[in-house]
Amino acid sequence: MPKNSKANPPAKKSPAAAAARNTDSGPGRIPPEASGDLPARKMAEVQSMVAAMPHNQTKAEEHGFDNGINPPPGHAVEPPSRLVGGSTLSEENSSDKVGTAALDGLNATTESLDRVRVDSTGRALTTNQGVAIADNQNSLKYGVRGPALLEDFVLREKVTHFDHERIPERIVHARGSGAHGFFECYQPLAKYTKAAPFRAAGKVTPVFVRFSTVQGERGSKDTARDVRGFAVKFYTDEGNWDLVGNNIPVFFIQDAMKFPDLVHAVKPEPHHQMPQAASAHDTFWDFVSLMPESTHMLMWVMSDRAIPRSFATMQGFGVHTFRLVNEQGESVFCKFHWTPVAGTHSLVWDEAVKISGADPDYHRRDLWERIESGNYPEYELGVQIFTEEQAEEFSFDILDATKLVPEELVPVMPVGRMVLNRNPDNFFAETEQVAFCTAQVIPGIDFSNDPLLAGRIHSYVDTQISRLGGPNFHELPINAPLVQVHNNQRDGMHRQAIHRGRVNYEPNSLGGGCPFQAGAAQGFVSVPARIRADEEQGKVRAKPEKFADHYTQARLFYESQTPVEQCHIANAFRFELSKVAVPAIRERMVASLRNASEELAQKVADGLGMNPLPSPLPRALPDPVTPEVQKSPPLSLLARPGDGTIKGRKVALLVAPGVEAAAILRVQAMLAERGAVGRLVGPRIGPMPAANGDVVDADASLENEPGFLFDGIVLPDGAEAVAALAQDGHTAESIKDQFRHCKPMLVLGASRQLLTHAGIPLAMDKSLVQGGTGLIVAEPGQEDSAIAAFIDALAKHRHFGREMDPPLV
Ligand code: HDE
Repeated sequence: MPKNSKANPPAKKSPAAAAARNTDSGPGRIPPEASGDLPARKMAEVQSMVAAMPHNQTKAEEHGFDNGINPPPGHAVEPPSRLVGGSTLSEENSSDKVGTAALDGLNATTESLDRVRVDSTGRALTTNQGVAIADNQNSLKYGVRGPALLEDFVLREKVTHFDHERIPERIVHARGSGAHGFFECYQPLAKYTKAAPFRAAGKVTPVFVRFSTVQGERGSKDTARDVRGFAVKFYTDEGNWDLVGNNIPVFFIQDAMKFPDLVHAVKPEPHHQMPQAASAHDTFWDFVSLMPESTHMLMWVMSDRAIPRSFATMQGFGVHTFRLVNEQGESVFCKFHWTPVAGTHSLVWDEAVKISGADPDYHRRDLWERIESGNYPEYELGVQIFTEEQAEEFSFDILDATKLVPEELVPVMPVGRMVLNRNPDNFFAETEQVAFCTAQVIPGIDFSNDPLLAGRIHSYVDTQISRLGGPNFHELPINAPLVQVHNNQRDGMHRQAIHRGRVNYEPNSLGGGCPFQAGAAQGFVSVPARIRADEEQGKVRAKPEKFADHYTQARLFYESQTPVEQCHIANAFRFELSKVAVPAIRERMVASLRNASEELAQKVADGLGMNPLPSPLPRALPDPVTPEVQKSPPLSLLARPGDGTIKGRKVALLVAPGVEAAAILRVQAMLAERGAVGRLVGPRIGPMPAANGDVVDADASLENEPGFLFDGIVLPDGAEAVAALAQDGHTAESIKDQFRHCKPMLVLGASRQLLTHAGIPLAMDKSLVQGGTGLIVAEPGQEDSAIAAFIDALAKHRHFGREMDPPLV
């Protein structure tokens, strides 16, 4: 039923009323209005509003440099009434579908996600047109055994929609996991930036974060050796700001021109499409060994940074140098750092390989479970702030994304924290459709001249247009900002907004000048001083001189690692290069490593049986620069052990019939109290009798949850249980993996013999009891102190003191 049909009454007998009913021409002068006649009133009001804007008042200010950096706000006039802004006089005729008119200045596509949430509880199935479906089991046929009919719109709609469920995956970073959360500012940063999230202490800005791997396809494993994307969308009250970073602060290349080459080289090789989600193959190493500027990044990706334990335990970096801009238009350079409160923890390679088979969703699951259980991942945002003058003094170029600014030169200043506290409702609608764009900055944040960043500013919008099917991806609920969007962009595929009025251009007077340009006071103005190119040089395709230093920071990174980490880096190069089939590529890479570290090159060469060492690669910069620092301890993963808690960790508590359940259940309770999860893992799942006659219920089995999926293991007491566990080959495997991966182990009572059974010599067990190396063998009657020691050991995460290469077991 129409709710109102009075708005546009039939024509009245007056010249104004007659003139106002034409849409193709009008009178020379507006005749006096016939009272109460809406078309006539609208005609008169439009005339008066347009007449109030006799010329374009800000036209003169479009010229000149000073106006360019300080543009005025546009000129707008107050409309005489709402009537003039409408598309149609019939807008008062409402129905349940059309409603009436948007409220003043409203764009409802920007409201919270509640506007598009769907809950089907208690509802019947319908088609997409809302028609209730009587039978969802059978297609429509001519007779029960007869042919299916084309008229079956229910079947055809269902199958057709299904046929188109997928969208193109991201060309890089296809595999990702997302979460909602918030950013909270510690202190106002007004001295440096007017950016909305940093306006006041305690100010909260909603965020959506997507973590990703780079190389693999959408369904590939989480634990590949790879860079992780760390992309944050801030829904600020001045528009969306996307900080699209990685978990490594530097990058492989210096210029966007090389990105397609890099990605082609690292992706599966084009002839046979192998290997999936791995850089250990010829084309990658062929490319990087010819690109010495990648050496620094190679150090990072061969380090344990590239196999994080969890998204919650890795750092994030903005990578490029950005600018912060304050109210006065003054700007400084800035590097962004995310530091996890839980510390930086990684897997070891053997473990990462095993996990990729047993649980390819390892990181996705971990993120999901942490949030579901209230152990919200938290990161501190820090900034390194420096001036252009400081930057000029550095031995490296701050526009070079293969370089970092050592913390010893510019300390990291904490400015806020980010907490991820809500899982998405729907993976596709949120995590898949989220569109990060480096071009999305807000007043107070600006770009530097980094040529890699420049390429990204173009690429992300471009990629979303094909990935998300057109130019209106910003209207998808997950991408829409929380603030109002008003401009004259119109149409395009999948447009949602229905714009009221006939004005879709600027300047205009028919819309009273609206929407008008915001001007410098409110709007985004690019910082004019951007390390201006030397005018005399003119247009050029070249790199600044300091970009030719390819090895100083690679050496800095390597030298800053602990011996264990250095060993892991050497092992990673050894593994990856051993997968390269062309020896000349291996040799070239080792030749390049010699420029970064002779020691590392030698270790890698030894591991590959390469003798003699190839000559070092010729350097692009003949005279090496003198770096400001030789070592930077914060570059070590072990520099950030975290807050000492065990929240979100997972421990396997082995059980079998006849287990001494009391101690195991005590460990489980103590873990739970501290936010960790202790799972009872048996030879099979389900209830089993304990030694004291109680029943314990295993919720995982040695088969379905292999030991390497856990952060620690507890071996139980109880002769019968130990005998049963010893008979299951999975037990020894789990114990070996825990041992090899240097994770904490608690051995209770009779289960000592499981250690021996797993090939861990008792002598080693004894030597390690006191060694603080995470293998805790409880002496009889001292279970409580052993459990406490185990929990301490768990907080330390890994105990590399017992690592051996090659591994003992
Ligand atoms: Fe990206 N990158 N990238 N990238 N990147 C994409 O955008 C690109 C670079 C990063 O979770 C694509 O939506 C170019 C550096 C992340 O959705 C694409 C260049 C850094 C994500 C693209 C770079 C990144 C992407 C693919 C060199 C770290 C995932 C699909 C000039 C600072 C965002 C898409 C998400 C995704 C282009 C280099 C991080 C093709 C051209 C350096 C975290 O537009």
